[in-house]
Amino acid sequence: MKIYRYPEKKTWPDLVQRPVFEREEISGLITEIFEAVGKGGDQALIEFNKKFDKAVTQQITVSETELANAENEISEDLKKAIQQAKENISKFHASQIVETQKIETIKGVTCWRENRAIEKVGIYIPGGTAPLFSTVLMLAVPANLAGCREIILCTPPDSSGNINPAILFTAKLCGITKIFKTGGAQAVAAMALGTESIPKVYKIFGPGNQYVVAAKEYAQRYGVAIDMPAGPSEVLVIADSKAVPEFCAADLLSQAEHGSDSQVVFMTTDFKIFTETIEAVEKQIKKLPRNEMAGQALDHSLFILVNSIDEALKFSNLYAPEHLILALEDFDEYVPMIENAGSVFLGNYSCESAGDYASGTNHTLPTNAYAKNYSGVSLDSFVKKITFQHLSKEGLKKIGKTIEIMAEAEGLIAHKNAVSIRLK
Ligand code: HSO
Ligand code: ZN
Repeated sequence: MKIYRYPEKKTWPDLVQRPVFEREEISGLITEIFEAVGKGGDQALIEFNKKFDKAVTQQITVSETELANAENEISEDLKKAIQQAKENISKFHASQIVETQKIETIKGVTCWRENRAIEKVGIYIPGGTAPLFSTVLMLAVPANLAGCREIILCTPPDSSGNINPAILFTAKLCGITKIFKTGGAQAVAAMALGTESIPKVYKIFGPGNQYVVAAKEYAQRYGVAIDMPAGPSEVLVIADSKAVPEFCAADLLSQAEHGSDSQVVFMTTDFKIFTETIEAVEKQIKKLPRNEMAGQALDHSLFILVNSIDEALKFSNLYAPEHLILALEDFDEYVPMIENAGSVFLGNYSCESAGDYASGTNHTLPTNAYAKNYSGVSLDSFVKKITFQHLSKEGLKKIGKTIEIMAEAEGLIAHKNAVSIRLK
């Protein structure tokens, strides 16, 4: 833990820097993987499964039997939980559908915007230490609501060649039937380029390790869009004297357990809350199965005593956290001050886990200070917005002169003519 007491403002720009981790130089490898997938298609993916995931897979497509069996491999409780989460996520994302508004900017000139779904989207779900079936909900639910025609999912197989049943169950529940056993950069390459089995998509969504992140960046060369630039998970908690140290500690650890590179920041004005939260973190971490990872994350995390809640919010705006928790009695008062954050949790009972799984908001959020210029995934992430206009003859008469004068001033006489010829 890095502890700071009343740090001066001039030190903030350093404090908000995310820790820099040594990354391997992987761009050469990414290029090779794209080339191999481009040439070898499915067979290349089967070989990568053997090489990187130690998995023998005869075919990369998940069969209908595998999909049907998944249901029997998870508990009824888990199924119900996933269904309830899906309902809430659906409700919240459906509320983002807005009615088209036609605006008459001047009599006879009408402009409007319509949504059209991105036809083909690809979802990547990492394997590894935590099977993120919740991310399937966060991406497939809005994709369906938006009306995407083809939604495919890639996820790496385990060493026996199988996919986690909760991922399969959730995918099926969301109507995804094209699921492929491929992970890492090769999965991203397959979705960007297409193979015999995997359709080429127009946009790729989902989290992943440094190889997946690099591959998503690389995929953009092929005209594929991505959800957002990614980085390790993070949370910033601001607490007042009425906050509950045990709650704050649990929230901090819930982010820390994501990975050793996660970052958590705790800020308070109250010295008692400050020390008790640190104690609670030290106590709670001992009981966590992922305590090693969480401990490493805590090593580079910040615990900061501040003079006022106002000051904490100013720091938070500079840091631009993925998740911001206001463990404040009068949180309403501070909401207008929030400028940069991915998703905000208000009061002592709004734990980040609620948003991670089941309250309804999306958990695919901007990290690494990208909350300054990116939004989290929403229905909008799955559509393009097309503008339309209709001008009547009267309408064109009304703005014709304006267009002609501007076109002439830009030296674009053909533009001017397009108006003049109609009004002659
Ligand atoms: N907190 C993660 C999302 C997640 N949490 C998935 C649990 N499962 C996003 O930062
Ligand atoms: Zn989480």
